[in-house]
Amino acid sequence: MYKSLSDRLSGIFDRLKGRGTLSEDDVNAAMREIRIALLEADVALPVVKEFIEQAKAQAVGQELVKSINPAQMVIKIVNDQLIHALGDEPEAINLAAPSPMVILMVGLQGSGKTTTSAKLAKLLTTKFRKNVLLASLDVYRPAAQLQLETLAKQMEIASLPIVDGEKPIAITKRAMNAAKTKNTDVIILDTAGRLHIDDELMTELKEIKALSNPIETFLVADSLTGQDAVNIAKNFHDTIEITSIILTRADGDGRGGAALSMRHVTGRPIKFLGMGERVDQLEIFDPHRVASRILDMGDIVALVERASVLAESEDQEKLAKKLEKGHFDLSDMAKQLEGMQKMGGLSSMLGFLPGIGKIQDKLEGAGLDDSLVRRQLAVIRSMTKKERRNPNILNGSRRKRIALGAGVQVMEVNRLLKQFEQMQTMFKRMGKMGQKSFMRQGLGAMMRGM
Ligand SMILES: Nc1nc2c(ncn2[C@@H]2O[C@H](COP(=O)(O)OP(=O)(O)OP(=O)(O)O)[C@@H](O)[C@H]2O)c(=O)[nH]1
Ligand SMILES: [Mg+2]
Repeated sequence: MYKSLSDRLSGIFDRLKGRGTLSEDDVNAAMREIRIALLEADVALPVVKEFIEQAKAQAVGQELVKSINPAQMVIKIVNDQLIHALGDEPEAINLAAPSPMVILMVGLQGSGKTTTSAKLAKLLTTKFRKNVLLASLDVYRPAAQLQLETLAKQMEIASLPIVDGEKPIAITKRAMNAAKTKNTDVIILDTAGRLHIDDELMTELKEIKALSNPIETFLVADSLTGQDAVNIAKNFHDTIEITSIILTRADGDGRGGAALSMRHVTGRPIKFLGMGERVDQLEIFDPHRVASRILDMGDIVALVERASVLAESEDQEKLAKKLEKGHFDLSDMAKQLEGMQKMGGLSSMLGFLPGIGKIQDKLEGAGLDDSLVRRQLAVIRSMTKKERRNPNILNGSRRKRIALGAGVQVMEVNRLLKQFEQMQTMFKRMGKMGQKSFMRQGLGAMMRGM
Protein backbone atom coordinates (compact mmCIF):
# COMPACT_ATOMS: atom_id res chain seq x y z
CA MET A 1 0.00 0.00 0.00
CA TYR A 2 1.15 3.46 -0.80
CA LYS A 3 1.48 6.04 1.84
CA SER A 4 0.01 9.17 0.41
CA LEU A 5 2.38 11.93 -0.43
CA SER A 6 0.70 14.33 1.94
CA ASP A 7 1.09 11.83 4.80
CA ARG A 8 4.72 11.39 3.98
CA LEU A 9 5.36 15.08 3.85
CA SER A 10 3.43 15.82 7.01
CA GLY A 11 5.67 13.36 8.81
CA ILE A 12 8.75 15.18 7.64
CA PHE A 13 7.46 18.57 8.54
CA ASP A 14 5.99 17.78 11.92
CA ARG A 15 9.15 18.90 13.62
CA LEU A 16 9.18 22.13 11.71
CA LYS A 17 7.21 24.54 13.80
CA GLY A 18 7.27 28.25 14.15
CA ARG A 19 9.98 28.81 11.59
CA GLY A 20 9.50 31.39 8.90
CA THR A 21 11.01 29.82 5.82
CA LEU A 22 11.72 26.42 4.33
CA SER A 23 15.34 25.46 4.92
CA GLU A 24 17.38 23.47 2.47
CA ASP A 25 17.30 20.39 4.70
CA ASP A 26 13.53 20.49 4.95
CA VAL A 27 13.22 20.82 1.24
CA ASN A 28 15.69 18.01 0.57
CA ALA A 29 13.74 15.69 2.81
CA ALA A 30 10.51 16.58 1.08
CA MET A 31 12.01 16.19 -2.37
CA ARG A 32 13.12 12.66 -1.57
CA GLU A 33 9.48 11.75 -1.04
CA ILE A 34 8.36 13.56 -4.16
CA ARG A 35 11.02 11.77 -6.13
CA ILE A 36 9.60 8.45 -4.98
CA ALA A 37 6.09 9.56 -5.84
CA LEU A 38 7.18 10.53 -9.35
CA LEU A 39 9.06 7.29 -9.89
CA GLU A 40 6.06 5.33 -8.66
CA ALA A 41 4.04 7.20 -11.25
CA ASP A 42 6.52 5.96 -13.86
CA VAL A 43 8.10 9.25 -14.75
CA ALA A 44 11.44 8.57 -16.44
CA LEU A 45 14.47 8.98 -14.18
CA PRO A 46 16.29 11.79 -16.00
CA VAL A 47 13.06 13.74 -16.12
CA VAL A 48 12.51 13.21 -12.41
CA LYS A 49 15.99 14.49 -11.66
CA GLU A 50 15.59 17.68 -13.58
CA PHE A 51 12.13 18.24 -12.21
CA ILE A 52 13.33 17.85 -8.63
CA GLU A 53 16.19 20.28 -9.18
CA GLN A 54 13.80 22.93 -10.40
CA ALA A 55 11.32 22.35 -7.62
CA LYS A 56 14.06 22.57 -5.04
CA ALA A 57 15.26 25.87 -6.38
CA GLN A 58 11.78 27.23 -6.00
CA ALA A 59 11.07 25.80 -2.59
CA VAL A 60 14.21 26.72 -0.68
CA GLY A 61 13.81 29.96 1.16
CA GLN A 62 10.14 30.13 0.35
CA GLU A 63 8.33 32.09 2.98
CA LEU A 64 5.81 30.12 4.95
CA VAL A 65 2.33 31.49 4.89
CA LYS A 66 0.67 31.36 8.27
CA SER A 67 -2.39 29.44 7.29
CA ILE A 68 -0.56 26.81 5.24
CA ASN A 69 1.68 24.20 6.75
CA PRO A 70 5.04 23.43 5.15
CA ALA A 71 3.84 20.15 3.67
CA GLN A 72 1.05 21.93 1.89
CA MET A 73 3.41 24.62 0.77
CA VAL A 74 5.76 22.13 -0.84
CA ILE A 75 2.87 20.28 -2.42
CA LYS A 76 1.63 23.49 -3.90
CA ILE A 77 5.02 24.36 -5.33
CA VAL A 78 5.45 20.90 -6.78
CA ASN A 79 1.90 20.76 -8.08
CA ASP A 80 2.24 24.13 -9.80
CA GLN A 81 5.50 23.13 -11.34
CA LEU A 82 4.07 19.83 -12.49
CA ILE A 83 1.12 21.54 -14.14
CA HIS A 84 3.52 23.89 -15.82
CA ALA A 85 5.72 21.03 -17.00
CA LEU A 86 2.64 19.34 -18.47
CA GLY A 87 1.73 22.43 -20.46
CA ASP A 88 -0.31 24.66 -18.10
CA GLU A 89 -3.57 24.65 -20.04
CA PRO A 90 -5.23 22.19 -22.42
CA GLU A 91 -4.15 22.76 -26.00
CA ALA A 92 -6.56 22.40 -28.89
CA ILE A 93 -6.04 20.34 -32.00
CA ASN A 94 -4.59 22.43 -34.80
CA LEU A 95 -7.04 22.82 -37.67
CA ALA A 96 -5.74 26.10 -38.97
CA ALA A 97 -5.07 25.14 -42.57
CA PRO A 98 -7.07 25.15 -45.77
CA SER A 99 -8.98 21.97 -46.55
CA PRO A 100 -8.07 19.29 -47.19
CA MET A 101 -5.60 19.05 -44.33
CA VAL A 102 -3.79 15.93 -43.26
CA ILE A 103 -3.43 14.44 -39.80
CA LEU A 104 -0.69 11.82 -39.55
CA MET A 105 -0.79 9.16 -36.84
CA VAL A 106 2.48 7.49 -35.84
CA GLY A 107 3.61 5.27 -32.99
CA LEU A 108 4.79 1.87 -31.85
CA GLN A 109 2.95 -1.33 -32.58
CA GLY A 110 -0.25 -1.68 -30.63
CA SER A 111 -0.04 1.78 -29.13
CA GLY A 112 -3.56 2.57 -30.29
CA LYS A 113 -3.07 4.40 -33.61
CA THR A 114 -5.96 2.81 -35.44
CA THR A 115 -8.42 3.14 -32.58
CA THR A 116 -7.34 6.73 -32.00
CA SER A 117 -7.64 7.56 -35.71
CA ALA A 118 -11.26 6.46 -35.48
CA LYS A 119 -11.77 8.45 -32.27
CA LEU A 120 -10.39 11.59 -33.86
CA ALA A 121 -12.51 11.09 -36.96
CA LYS A 122 -15.55 10.90 -34.75
CA LEU A 123 -14.62 13.97 -32.76
CA LEU A 124 -13.87 16.01 -35.87
CA THR A 125 -17.12 14.94 -37.48
CA THR A 126 -19.41 15.55 -34.55
CA LYS A 127 -17.82 18.42 -32.66
CA PHE A 128 -16.01 20.28 -35.39
CA ARG A 129 -18.43 19.45 -38.23
CA LYS A 130 -15.59 18.38 -40.51
CA ASN A 131 -15.76 16.06 -43.46
CA VAL A 132 -13.26 13.35 -42.64
CA LEU A 133 -11.61 10.72 -44.79
CA LEU A 134 -9.87 7.85 -43.03
CA ALA A 135 -7.05 6.02 -44.80
CA SER A 136 -4.91 3.15 -43.56
CA LEU A 137 -1.32 2.97 -44.76
CA ASP A 138 -0.69 -0.23 -42.81
CA VAL A 139 0.05 -2.73 -45.55
CA TYR A 140 2.26 -4.81 -43.27
CA ARG A 141 -0.07 -6.28 -40.71
CA PRO A 142 -2.72 -8.53 -42.24
CA ALA A 143 -6.21 -7.09 -41.97
CA ALA A 144 -4.96 -3.78 -40.58
CA GLN A 145 -6.64 -1.83 -43.37
CA LEU A 146 -9.82 -3.75 -42.84
CA GLN A 147 -9.77 -2.88 -39.14
CA LEU A 148 -9.90 0.82 -39.94
CA GLU A 149 -12.48 0.36 -42.66
CA THR A 150 -14.74 -1.53 -40.27
CA LEU A 151 -14.50 1.22 -37.67
CA ALA A 152 -15.21 3.84 -40.34
CA LYS A 153 -18.30 1.97 -41.51
CA GLN A 154 -19.62 1.66 -37.97
CA MET A 155 -19.31 5.41 -37.53
CA GLU A 156 -20.58 6.17 -41.04
CA ILE A 157 -17.43 8.09 -41.84
CA ALA A 158 -15.72 7.86 -45.24
CA SER A 159 -12.68 5.65 -45.65
CA LEU A 160 -10.44 5.22 -48.64
CA PRO A 161 -11.33 2.03 -50.58
CA ILE A 162 -8.71 -0.66 -50.08
CA VAL A 163 -6.61 -1.60 -53.11
CA ASP A 164 -4.70 -4.82 -52.58
CA GLY A 165 -0.96 -4.63 -53.02
CA GLU A 166 -0.74 -0.85 -53.05
CA LYS A 167 2.24 0.74 -51.26
CA PRO A 168 1.85 3.38 -48.50
CA ILE A 169 3.15 6.23 -50.64
CA ALA A 170 0.71 5.39 -53.41
CA ILE A 171 -2.14 5.15 -50.89
CA THR A 172 -1.24 8.57 -49.53
CA LYS A 173 -1.35 10.09 -53.01
CA ARG A 174 -4.66 8.43 -53.75
CA ALA A 175 -6.13 9.70 -50.46
CA MET A 176 -5.05 13.24 -51.28
CA ASN A 177 -6.54 13.08 -54.72
CA ALA A 178 -9.76 11.59 -53.43
CA ALA A 179 -10.02 14.38 -50.88
CA LYS A 180 -9.97 17.01 -53.57
CA THR A 181 -12.97 15.62 -55.38
CA LYS A 182 -14.89 14.61 -52.28
CA ASN A 183 -15.06 17.88 -50.42
CA THR A 184 -12.97 16.46 -47.59
CA ASP A 185 -11.74 18.75 -44.81
CA VAL A 186 -9.46 16.36 -42.97
CA ILE A 187 -7.63 13.23 -44.09
CA ILE A 188 -6.48 11.03 -41.23
CA LEU A 189 -3.57 8.78 -42.19
CA ASP A 190 -3.20 5.76 -39.93
CA THR A 191 0.27 4.26 -40.32
CA ALA A 192 1.78 0.86 -39.60
CA GLY A 193 3.13 0.19 -36.16
CA ARG A 194 6.63 -0.89 -35.38
CA LEU A 195 7.95 -3.00 -32.56
CA HIS A 196 10.86 -0.70 -32.05
CA ILE A 197 12.35 2.10 -34.05
CA ASP A 198 13.03 0.55 -37.41
CA ASP A 199 14.99 2.44 -40.07
CA GLU A 200 13.04 1.24 -43.03
CA LEU A 201 9.67 2.21 -41.63
CA MET A 202 11.00 5.50 -40.34
CA THR A 203 12.26 6.37 -43.81
CA GLU A 204 8.85 5.55 -45.15
CA LEU A 205 7.21 7.77 -42.53
CA LYS A 206 9.50 10.60 -43.50
CA GLU A 207 8.47 10.25 -47.13
CA ILE A 208 4.80 10.15 -46.26
CA LYS A 209 5.20 13.21 -44.13
CA ALA A 210 7.02 15.16 -46.84
CA LEU A 211 4.39 14.17 -49.35
CA SER A 212 1.31 14.93 -47.28
CA ASN A 213 2.57 17.94 -45.30
CA PRO A 214 0.40 17.21 -42.26
CA ILE A 215 -0.97 19.96 -40.04
CA GLU A 216 -0.69 17.59 -37.08
CA THR A 217 1.67 14.65 -36.69
CA PHE A 218 0.42 12.84 -33.62
CA LEU A 219 2.65 10.46 -31.74
CA VAL A 220 0.25 7.91 -30.28
CA ALA A 221 1.73 6.30 -27.18
CA ASP A 222 0.56 3.97 -24.47
CA SER A 223 0.35 5.84 -21.17
CA LEU A 224 1.47 2.68 -19.40
CA THR A 225 4.86 3.00 -21.10
CA GLY A 226 7.27 3.31 -18.21
CA GLN A 227 10.88 4.33 -18.31
CA ASP A 228 11.02 3.79 -22.06
CA ALA A 229 8.72 6.71 -22.77
CA VAL A 230 11.65 9.08 -23.11
CA ASN A 231 13.39 6.99 -25.78
CA ILE A 232 10.27 6.40 -27.81
CA ALA A 233 9.30 10.04 -27.86
CA LYS A 234 12.82 11.21 -28.57
CA ASN A 235 13.33 8.80 -31.43
CA PHE A 236 10.11 9.64 -33.17
CA HIS A 237 10.59 13.33 -32.65
CA ASP A 238 14.17 13.35 -33.84
CA THR A 239 13.43 11.43 -37.01
CA ILE A 240 10.08 12.76 -38.17
CA GLU A 241 9.30 15.71 -35.91
CA ILE A 242 5.94 15.24 -34.28
CA THR A 243 3.64 18.17 -33.51
CA SER A 244 1.61 16.70 -30.66
CA ILE A 245 1.11 13.62 -28.51
CA ILE A 246 -1.89 11.46 -27.70
CA LEU A 247 -1.68 9.09 -24.75
CA THR A 248 -3.85 5.99 -24.90
CA ARG A 249 -5.01 3.63 -22.16
CA ALA A 250 -5.25 6.44 -19.67
CA ASP A 251 -8.17 4.42 -18.32
CA GLY A 252 -5.67 1.86 -17.02
CA ASP A 253 -3.97 1.65 -13.66
CA GLY A 254 -0.98 3.78 -14.51
CA ARG A 255 -0.51 7.15 -12.94
CA GLY A 256 0.44 8.82 -16.17
CA GLY A 257 4.14 9.49 -15.67
CA ALA A 258 4.73 8.96 -19.38
CA ALA A 259 2.93 12.23 -20.00
CA LEU A 260 5.58 14.16 -18.15
CA SER A 261 8.46 12.25 -19.72
CA MET A 262 7.23 12.64 -23.28
CA ARG A 263 6.32 16.27 -22.97
CA HIS A 264 9.69 16.91 -21.38
CA VAL A 265 11.85 15.41 -24.13
CA THR A 266 9.85 16.66 -27.10
CA GLY A 267 8.52 19.95 -25.79
CA ARG A 268 5.37 19.07 -27.72
CA PRO A 269 1.92 19.31 -26.15
CA ILE A 270 -0.15 16.31 -25.21
CA LYS A 271 -3.57 17.01 -26.64
CA PHE A 272 -5.74 13.99 -25.93
CA LEU A 273 -6.10 10.99 -23.65
CA GLY A 274 -7.56 7.69 -24.80
CA MET A 275 -9.91 6.54 -22.05
CA GLY A 276 -11.12 3.21 -23.39
CA GLU A 277 -11.66 1.09 -26.47
CA ARG A 278 -14.84 2.79 -27.66
CA VAL A 279 -14.62 5.48 -30.33
CA ASP A 280 -16.20 8.09 -28.09
CA GLN A 281 -13.62 7.56 -25.33
CA LEU A 282 -11.24 10.35 -26.17
CA GLU A 283 -10.69 13.17 -23.71
CA ILE A 284 -8.95 16.49 -23.92
CA PHE A 285 -5.70 16.38 -21.97
CA ASP A 286 -5.89 18.62 -18.93
CA PRO A 287 -2.53 19.32 -17.20
CA HIS A 288 -4.28 20.08 -13.90
CA ARG A 289 -6.02 16.74 -13.72
CA VAL A 290 -3.02 14.73 -14.84
CA ALA A 291 -0.76 16.50 -12.36
CA SER A 292 -2.93 15.46 -9.45
CA ARG A 293 -3.03 11.93 -10.76
CA ILE A 294 0.75 11.74 -11.04
CA LEU A 295 1.39 13.15 -7.62
CA ASP A 296 -1.11 11.33 -5.55
CA MET A 297 -4.48 9.75 -5.20
CA GLY A 298 -7.02 12.45 -4.79
CA ASP A 299 -6.58 13.86 -1.34
CA ILE A 300 -3.72 15.94 -2.55
CA VAL A 301 -5.92 17.87 -4.91
CA ALA A 302 -8.17 19.05 -2.15
CA LEU A 303 -5.18 19.99 -0.07
CA VAL A 304 -3.53 22.00 -2.75
CA GLU A 305 -6.72 23.71 -3.75
CA ARG A 306 -7.36 24.78 -0.22
CA ALA A 307 -3.79 25.94 0.06
CA SER A 308 -4.02 27.98 -3.08
CA VAL A 309 -7.18 29.73 -1.98
CA LEU A 310 -5.26 30.80 1.07
CA ALA A 311 -2.26 31.80 -0.94
CA GLU A 312 -4.45 33.77 -3.25
CA SER A 313 -3.47 37.08 -1.77
CA GLU A 314 -0.26 36.92 -3.80
CA ASP A 315 -2.23 36.47 -6.98
CA GLN A 316 -4.45 39.33 -6.03
CA GLU A 317 -1.45 41.55 -5.68
CA LYS A 318 -0.23 40.64 -9.13
CA LEU A 319 -3.67 41.23 -10.48
CA ALA A 320 -3.86 44.62 -8.84
CA LYS A 321 -0.64 45.60 -10.58
CA LYS A 322 -2.04 44.48 -13.91
CA LEU A 323 -5.19 46.47 -13.33
CA GLU A 324 -3.20 49.54 -12.61
CA LYS A 325 -1.76 49.29 -16.08
CA GLY A 326 -5.17 48.54 -17.53
CA HIS A 327 -4.14 45.00 -18.41
CA PHE A 328 -6.98 42.89 -17.08
CA ASP A 329 -7.44 40.08 -19.59
CA LEU A 330 -9.46 36.91 -19.98
CA SER A 331 -6.85 34.79 -18.20
CA ASP A 332 -7.34 36.98 -15.16
CA MET A 333 -11.07 36.53 -15.46
CA ALA A 334 -10.53 32.77 -15.60
CA LYS A 335 -8.48 32.94 -12.42
CA GLN A 336 -11.29 34.77 -10.69
CA LEU A 337 -13.77 32.15 -11.85
CA GLU A 338 -11.50 29.37 -10.63
CA GLY A 339 -11.22 31.14 -7.32
CA MET A 340 -14.99 31.16 -7.06
CA GLN A 341 -15.18 27.48 -7.80
CA LYS A 342 -12.70 26.76 -5.05
CA MET A 343 -14.39 28.93 -2.51
CA GLY A 344 -17.36 26.66 -2.56
CA GLY A 345 -19.97 27.41 -5.08
CA LEU A 346 -21.27 30.30 -6.94
CA SER A 347 -24.47 31.36 -5.30
CA SER A 348 -22.76 33.31 -2.58
CA MET A 349 -20.58 35.03 -5.14
CA LEU A 350 -22.95 35.57 -8.00
CA GLY A 351 -23.47 39.16 -7.07
CA PHE A 352 -19.87 39.93 -7.88
CA LEU A 353 -20.24 39.47 -11.58
CA PRO A 354 -21.79 42.35 -13.40
CA GLY A 355 -24.80 41.29 -15.35
CA ILE A 356 -25.47 38.16 -13.38
CA GLY A 357 -27.00 39.74 -10.33
CA LYS A 358 -30.25 40.28 -12.13
CA ILE A 359 -30.79 36.67 -13.02
CA GLN A 360 -29.45 35.34 -9.77
CA ASP A 361 -32.87 34.43 -8.45
CA LYS A 362 -33.66 32.40 -11.51
CA LEU A 363 -30.42 30.51 -11.31
CA GLU A 364 -30.56 29.73 -7.67
CA GLY A 365 -32.27 26.54 -6.79
CA ALA A 366 -32.21 25.45 -10.40
CA GLY A 367 -28.75 24.06 -9.79
CA LEU A 368 -27.50 25.94 -12.79
CA ASP A 369 -25.05 28.17 -11.04
CA ASP A 370 -22.01 25.93 -10.77
CA SER A 371 -22.37 24.59 -14.25
CA LEU A 372 -22.42 28.17 -15.48
CA VAL A 373 -19.00 28.86 -14.02
CA ARG A 374 -17.74 25.59 -15.39
CA ARG A 375 -19.00 26.48 -18.85
CA GLN A 376 -17.55 29.95 -18.67
CA LEU A 377 -14.20 28.47 -17.75
CA ALA A 378 -14.49 26.02 -20.61
CA VAL A 379 -15.10 28.92 -22.97
CA ILE A 380 -12.01 30.78 -21.79
CA ARG A 381 -9.93 27.62 -21.89
CA SER A 382 -10.92 27.02 -25.49
CA MET A 383 -9.28 30.27 -26.47
CA THR A 384 -5.67 30.56 -27.49
CA LYS A 385 -3.31 32.55 -25.29
CA LYS A 386 -3.33 35.32 -27.83
CA GLU A 387 -7.10 35.52 -27.80
CA ARG A 388 -7.22 35.65 -24.03
CA ARG A 389 -4.80 38.51 -24.01
CA ASN A 390 -6.51 40.35 -26.79
CA PRO A 391 -10.23 39.56 -27.07
CA ASN A 392 -10.61 42.18 -29.81
CA ILE A 393 -9.46 39.64 -32.34
CA LEU A 394 -12.39 37.36 -31.55
CA ASN A 395 -14.30 37.55 -34.79
CA GLY A 396 -17.27 35.40 -35.73
CA SER A 397 -15.33 32.36 -36.88
CA ARG A 398 -13.09 32.37 -33.82
CA ARG A 399 -16.13 32.60 -31.59
CA LYS A 400 -17.67 29.67 -33.40
CA ARG A 401 -14.53 27.60 -32.95
CA ILE A 402 -14.38 28.47 -29.26
CA ALA A 403 -18.03 27.56 -28.76
CA LEU A 404 -17.41 24.19 -30.41
CA GLY A 405 -14.34 23.57 -28.31
CA ALA A 406 -16.18 24.39 -25.10
CA GLY A 407 -19.32 22.54 -26.10
CA VAL A 408 -21.57 25.59 -25.77
CA GLN A 409 -23.61 27.83 -28.05
CA VAL A 410 -21.96 30.86 -29.63
CA MET A 411 -24.42 32.92 -27.64
CA GLU A 412 -22.70 31.89 -24.44
CA VAL A 413 -19.35 32.98 -25.79
CA ASN A 414 -20.83 36.34 -26.69
CA ARG A 415 -22.36 36.70 -23.27
CA LEU A 416 -19.08 35.95 -21.56
CA LEU A 417 -17.24 38.49 -23.69
CA LYS A 418 -19.84 41.09 -22.87
CA GLN A 419 -19.36 40.38 -19.19
CA PHE A 420 -15.64 40.64 -19.62
CA GLU A 421 -16.00 44.02 -21.28
CA GLN A 422 -18.13 45.25 -18.42
CA MET A 423 -15.56 44.13 -15.90
CA GLN A 424 -12.81 45.78 -17.85
CA THR A 425 -14.66 49.07 -18.11
CA MET A 426 -15.35 48.99 -14.44
CA PHE A 427 -11.71 48.41 -13.59
CA LYS A 428 -10.65 51.26 -15.78
CA ARG A 429 -13.06 53.57 -14.03
CA MET A 430 -11.89 52.36 -10.66
CA GLY A 431 -8.38 53.29 -11.56
CA LYS A 432 -5.94 53.83 -8.79
CA MET A 433 -8.50 54.85 -6.26
CA GLY A 434 -9.82 51.37 -5.84
CA GLN A 435 -6.49 49.73 -5.64
CA LYS A 436 -5.86 49.84 -1.96
CA SER A 437 -9.10 48.34 -0.95
CA PHE A 438 -8.67 45.80 -3.71
CA MET A 439 -5.37 44.65 -2.29
CA ARG A 440 -6.86 44.41 1.11
CA GLN A 441 -10.03 42.56 0.35
CA GLY A 442 -9.64 40.92 -2.99
CA LEU A 443 -11.67 41.23 -6.08
CA GLY A 444 -14.81 39.69 -4.68
CA ALA A 445 -15.28 42.16 -1.89
CA MET A 446 -14.45 44.98 -4.20
CA MET A 447 -17.10 44.09 -6.72
CA ARG A 448 -19.72 43.56 -4.11
CA GLY A 449 -19.13 47.11 -3.03
CA MET A 450 -19.79 48.49 -6.48
N1 LIG B 1 -8.37 0.46 -22.62
C1 LIG B 1 -8.00 1.05 -23.74
N2 LIG B 1 -7.69 0.32 -24.79
C2 LIG B 1 -7.30 0.94 -25.92
C3 LIG B 1 -7.21 2.36 -26.00
N3 LIG B 1 -6.79 2.68 -27.24
C4 LIG B 1 -6.63 1.51 -27.90
N4 LIG B 1 -6.93 0.45 -27.14
C5 LIG B 1 -6.86 -0.97 -27.46
O1 LIG B 1 -5.52 -1.31 -27.78
C6 LIG B 1 -5.46 -2.31 -28.77
C7 LIG B 1 -4.56 -1.87 -29.92
O2 LIG B 1 -5.14 -0.75 -30.54
P1 LIG B 1 -4.90 -0.36 -32.07
O3 LIG B 1 -5.65 0.88 -32.32
O4 LIG B 1 -5.19 -1.52 -32.97
O5 LIG B 1 -3.35 -0.08 -32.05
P2 LIG B 1 -2.39 0.26 -33.27
O6 LIG B 1 -1.37 1.21 -32.79
O7 LIG B 1 -3.17 0.65 -34.45
O8 LIG B 1 -1.74 -1.17 -33.51
P3 LIG B 1 -0.87 -1.61 -34.79
O9 LIG B 1 -1.59 -1.10 -35.99
O10 LIG B 1 -0.81 -3.09 -34.72
O11 LIG B 1 0.48 -0.99 -34.62
C8 LIG B 1 -6.91 -2.55 -29.21
O12 LIG B 1 -7.38 -3.70 -28.56
C9 LIG B 1 -7.63 -1.31 -28.71
O13 LIG B 1 -8.99 -1.58 -28.44
C10 LIG B 1 -7.54 3.12 -24.83
O14 LIG B 1 -7.49 4.36 -24.78
N5 LIG B 1 -7.93 2.42 -23.72
MG1 LIG C 1 -3.15 -0.04 -36.42
